[in-house]
Amino acid sequence: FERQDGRPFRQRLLVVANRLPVSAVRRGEDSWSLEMSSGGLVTALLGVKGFEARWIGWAGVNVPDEIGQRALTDALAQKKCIPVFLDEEIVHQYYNGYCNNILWPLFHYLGLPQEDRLATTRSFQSQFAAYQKANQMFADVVNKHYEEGDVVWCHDYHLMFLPKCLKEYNSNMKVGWFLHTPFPSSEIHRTLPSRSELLRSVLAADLVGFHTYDYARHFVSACTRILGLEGTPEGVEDQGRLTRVAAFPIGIDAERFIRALDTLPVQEHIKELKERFAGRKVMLGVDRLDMIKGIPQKILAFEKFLEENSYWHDKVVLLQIAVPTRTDVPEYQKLTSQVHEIVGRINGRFGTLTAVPIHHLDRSLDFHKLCALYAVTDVALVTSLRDGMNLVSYEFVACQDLKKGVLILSEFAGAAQSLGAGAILVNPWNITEVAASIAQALNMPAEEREKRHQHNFKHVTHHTAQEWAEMFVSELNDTVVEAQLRTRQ
Ligand code: ADQ
Repeated sequence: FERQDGRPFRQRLLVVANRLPVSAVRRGEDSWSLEMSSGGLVTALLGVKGFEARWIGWAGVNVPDEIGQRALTDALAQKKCIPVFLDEEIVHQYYNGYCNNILWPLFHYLGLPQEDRLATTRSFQSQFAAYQKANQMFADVVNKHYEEGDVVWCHDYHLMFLPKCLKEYNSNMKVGWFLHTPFPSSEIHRTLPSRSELLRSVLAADLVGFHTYDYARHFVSACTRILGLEGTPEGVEDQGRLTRVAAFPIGIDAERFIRALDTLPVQEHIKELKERFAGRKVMLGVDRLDMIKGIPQKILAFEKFLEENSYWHDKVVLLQIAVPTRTDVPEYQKLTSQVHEIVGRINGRFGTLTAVPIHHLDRSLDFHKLCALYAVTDVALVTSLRDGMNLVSYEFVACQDLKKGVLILSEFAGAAQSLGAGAILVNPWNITEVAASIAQALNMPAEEREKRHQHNFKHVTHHTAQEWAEMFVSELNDTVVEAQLRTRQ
C-alpha cells in the first residue's frame, strides 16, 4: 500500500494490556519521569515492523487529580502510550482481587480461593463487577482513539471482557485476544462462577490466540461443554459466526541476547562470575517469586540431589534469582518465608565455612548481569508447576552457544512443547525424578549436550518474538477479510 504522499502505508496496531510498558514516577504537580520496562511483550512488539504501534493500559499509579492526569497523558504520548486511569478501589477489586486472586490461580490449576482468601478482597460478585467495570474503562479509551482500519490486540486474562465491550461499540473493529497464561482444562474452567460470561465475551473477538495447541483445545472444549457451541478445526461457531482459535507460541528477541554477550559490561560480569565460582558447576534458577514457578519444589529436589551425591557437595552451586511480585498478597509473603526457610536449612546442612550450596537472591537483575549469569551456567532449572510458555528457558538457550549447558524443564511449561527435544523434561512434583535429572545433567557427555543445545538454539533463534507478533496480526487481518467474504456470499 502507498499513501498519496508516496510514504508506505502502515496499519495502526492498538496494543491493549493491563500495564503500559513504562513505569511512571511523579516529580511534581504536573511533571512525571518515565522509564521503559523490558518484558517479553514489550520487546516482542517493539520489533514488529510494518505497523504503527500504540499502547493502551494502566500506568501502575493512582492519579486522582486532573492536572496530574493531563501531564501524565502528555508525557506518555511521547512514548506512544495512552493511559487508562483506574482508582485505588477498582485496582484493589479488579487487579488484586479478580485478576490475581481468582483468575491467575485458577488458570494455573491452583483452584478457586477459599473463603478466607475471598474475605480479604470482599465478595466474588463485587470483584467480578469491578472486573467488568475496569474492562469497560479500557474499552472507552480504545474507542476514543480508534480509527477505521486499526487492528486492536487485547492481551491476557485481565482483559477477557474487553472484546465484547469493543464490539458493542463498533462491530467492524478488528479485535484479537491473546492469553499469556495456560487456558486450563474445561473441568477447571467450569468451577468459575462467571465461566459463561467470560467465554462469551472472548468469543466476540475475531481471533483468539494461545501459546500452545493444548490451551486452544481446552478453550474450544470449554465453549462446547459450557456454552453448547460447535467446535470446528478453525475455532468456535455460534449461529453462523466463526471465532478463529489458534496457537501462536511466543518467542524472544534472541539476537538482543546474543549481541549483548559480546559487550564489555557482560564480558566483565562473566569474568567476575567465573572467578567467584571457579571449580564449581553453576546451576541457575531465574523466576518471579510466584506459586506457579515451583521454587520450593526446585530447592527440595536440589537438597535430595545433594543427599544422594556426596561427591558433588563442594563442586556445585545453585543460584536462585527470584524477583518478588505481588508483595502485599499474604500467599506471596508466605511463599517468600517458606523459600527462605528451606534455603537456610539446606545451607546449614551442606554448607562449609567457606562455601554454601545455594545462593538465593530476592531481586531483579539488570539485563547485562542476567545475560552473564545465563552464559556461565552449566545447568538451568525451570520447575514451573504450570506456565503459559516460560521465556527464561528461551533466554538461557540463547546465551549458551559457547557453553552448551543443559536445560531441565518442567513438562507443565508451554516451552516443553518447543524445547522438549533438547531439554530434560521433568515432572516438578516428583522431587526424586528432578534430583536424578540434576545428576544426569551434570554428568552429561559433551557430545550429547551439543546435540541437545543445537536443537533448542535453532528453535529459539528461528521462532522469535517478532515472528510471533507478525503471525498473530497477519492472521487477524486475514480472518476479518475471510469473514467479510463469507457474509457477502
Ligand atoms: P512470566 O510469568 O513473567 O510471564 P516468563 O515467561 O519466564 O514468566 O518471563 C519472565 C521475564 O522476566 C523474563 O524475560 C525474565 O528474564 C524476566 N525475569 C524473571 N526473573 C528475573 C529476575 N530475577 N531478574 C531479572 N529479570 C527476570 C508470563 C507467563 C509466561 C509467558 C510470558 C510471555 O506467565 O508463561 O511465557 O508471560 O507470554
